[in-house]
Amino acid sequence: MSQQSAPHSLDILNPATAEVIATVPAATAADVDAAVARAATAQRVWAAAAPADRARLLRRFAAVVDEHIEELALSEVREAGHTIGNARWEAGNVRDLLDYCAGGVERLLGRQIPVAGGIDFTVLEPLGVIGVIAPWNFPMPIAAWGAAPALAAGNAVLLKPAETTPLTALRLAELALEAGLPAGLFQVLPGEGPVAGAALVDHPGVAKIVFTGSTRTGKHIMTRCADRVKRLTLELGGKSPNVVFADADLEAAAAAAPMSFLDNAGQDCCARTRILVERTVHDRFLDLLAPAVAAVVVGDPSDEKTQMGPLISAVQRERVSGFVDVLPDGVRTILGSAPDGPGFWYPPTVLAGVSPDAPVAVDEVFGPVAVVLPFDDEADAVRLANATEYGLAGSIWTRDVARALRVGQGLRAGNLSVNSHSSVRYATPFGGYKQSGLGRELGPDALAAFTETKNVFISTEA
Ligand code: TXE
Repeated sequence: MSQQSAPHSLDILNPATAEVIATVPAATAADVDAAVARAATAQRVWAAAAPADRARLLRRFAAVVDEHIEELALSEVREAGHTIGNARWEAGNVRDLLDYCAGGVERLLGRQIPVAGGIDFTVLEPLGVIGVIAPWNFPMPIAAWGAAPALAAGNAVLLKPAETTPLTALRLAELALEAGLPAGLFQVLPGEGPVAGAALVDHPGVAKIVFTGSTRTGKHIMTRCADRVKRLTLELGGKSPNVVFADADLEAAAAAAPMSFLDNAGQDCCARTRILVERTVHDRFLDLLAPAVAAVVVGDPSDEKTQMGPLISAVQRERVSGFVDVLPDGVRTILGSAPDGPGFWYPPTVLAGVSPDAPVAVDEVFGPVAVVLPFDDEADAVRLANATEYGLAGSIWTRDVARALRVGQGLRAGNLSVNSHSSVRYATPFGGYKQSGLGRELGPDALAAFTETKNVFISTEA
């Protein structure tokens, strides 16, 4: 699917106003080829440097990011429509992850293994050049989740941001140079998926692809990587359950539920978009949920009070309304408000009385839309929670710790939270079961995912 195309450019829109805020040249397959050659040269020097020096440079990169938190956050607000509060957290997440990975450089240890007749040990070697293909929903942190541990483990990184959101990524590459990282080691290649992205996937000089995006594109990339048995991490979609038992603090569960699927206008792979409520408290929960949804402040993302901004694009808004517009009469709909006028707005939407196997109840909508479904008991809750092809995240609300653990054991998902909707911390592993992904990012094993293990045996026999 890799193809050469005439050089052209990408128009970057502010999703809150639909205005063009920048125009960026799109990389061709030839650009990718040249970038791989530069990256390979830089990687050999980087891998040979003293670990303490690599760690120091990554810490300096973190410090430079820290000096630019506000600028990076404002850029994320303008190109991705994120609320300013979220965007500051995201820039801080990049800084913290760089620091965390810098701490891992000198702790990336092999093992000495007892064997007969000699000494046996393992060495963790960098893979080489890593291709990171990032989506538009969290352009800055997701770029760093691939790049920071890969660099720390001694690799070079070529980052292809999404077509709609290359600006913060380009700025991060400039800040890396300012911090003193060698030229060519971390390059950003804005461009189209089927052109620049495909060229990275197909390039023999790229040792591993880290992809975050749709399950559909992830599957396509997986088949392309199979040709070369190229290493691959996939972080794909989600349709995560928020399971609320009758014994939970219902007020707290209803107060927390809106932002668990409205954060980032629902364009979050961990969004808790399937609210499963024990039947005996289903109606009461809906009555508590409705005012909480109506109270969410939707509007100008640069306003400090705003909780939800626009969708990324007109295309995404069409995708979202495509799920909702086809629903039959009789579905109870709770709506929040959204601004009129330019920009890609969609109101907070909660649907009750939907069939549990309707597309809106099982497919990833990636917009501010949740369904509420009743369940009868623990076994029913687990069955319903697992009844999608995804398995990224999930929440359990109950006052009974044993029940939380039992239900948690039954859920086929990589990131669970109890009486909380928290999913992402740079120090804990993140990734999906089933068709939500392959491999894990972040956490204590993040650097090892960018290495190859070499086992060495030395005979001690005379
Ligand atoms: O994703 P794509 P799209 C889901 C969400 C959304 C849907 C579609 O449900 O509605 O995907 O979004 C690059 N070779 N998620 O179309 O196509 C592309 O340029 C190599 C969930 O934007 O997967 C971009 O950089 N690369 C998700 C990246 O893949 C290719 C986040 C993601 O785009 C390529 C985003 C190709 N052939 C969307 N085709 C999550 N997991 O959080 C595209 N790309």
